[in-house]
Amino acid sequence: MSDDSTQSRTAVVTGASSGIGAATARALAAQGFRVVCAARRTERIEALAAEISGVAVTCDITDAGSVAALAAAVPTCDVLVNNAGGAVGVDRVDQADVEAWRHMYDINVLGLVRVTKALLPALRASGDGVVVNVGSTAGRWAYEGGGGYTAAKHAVKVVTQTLRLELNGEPIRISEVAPGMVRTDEFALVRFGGDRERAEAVYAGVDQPLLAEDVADAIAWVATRPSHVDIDELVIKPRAQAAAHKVHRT
Ligand code: 8X3
Repeated sequence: MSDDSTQSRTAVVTGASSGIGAATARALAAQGFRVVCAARRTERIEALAAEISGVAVTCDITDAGSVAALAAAVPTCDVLVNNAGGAVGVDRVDQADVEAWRHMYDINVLGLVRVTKALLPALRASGDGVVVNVGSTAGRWAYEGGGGYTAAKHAVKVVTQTLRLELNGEPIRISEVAPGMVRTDEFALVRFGGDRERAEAVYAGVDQPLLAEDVADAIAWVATRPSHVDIDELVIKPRAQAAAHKVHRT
């Protein structure tokens, strides 16, 4: 191992197998971090880890044992990016698929809590820890059909704020990066159960939705401010999007 690698700081990114997570792993590696790529899909994170000279740890954040194994594999941690999450469905509240809502709460909120709890000792021990939670404009705005996802992302915002209060005085910063419309390979496709046409319609006529790399750039910026600078929250949207219901389309 070279001196550089022994001295480099460690970042853990959940949901690193695609989209914002994979782009964030690349962005942090470019900043000199040793990146631990965590996700369920082993093949994908192994390929990514090989590309960025990082480490792949297969992890399902909905499973306490799997999260404990991640923590055991990561004795030191300077930056944690809680990125894993997502939306399922667009059902109205009066038609709510309660199991889908439960799943969204589990992956977006409880998963973040599990991983944060498990890695807090290592973040504390680093003497200068940063936690970046990937929220959403869905944690700022309500929209029809979004209830299960917007409720979960509002919870991400509030858990982030709560943790910041609780850790005040400790050498750990807690941030939220909240993207609006980001065109990734999987977000809309997963939301619409693999229906490519409905997924494509989300971005129809929108001049340049954000890319995963745009959000990764913001996350890497938040994670690399000087120790005394805490970025509470950063909302990032494409120019074409002024609000949930106000998206310019041509
Ligand atoms: C994604 C933003 O508008 O699809 O986190 O809910 S939105």
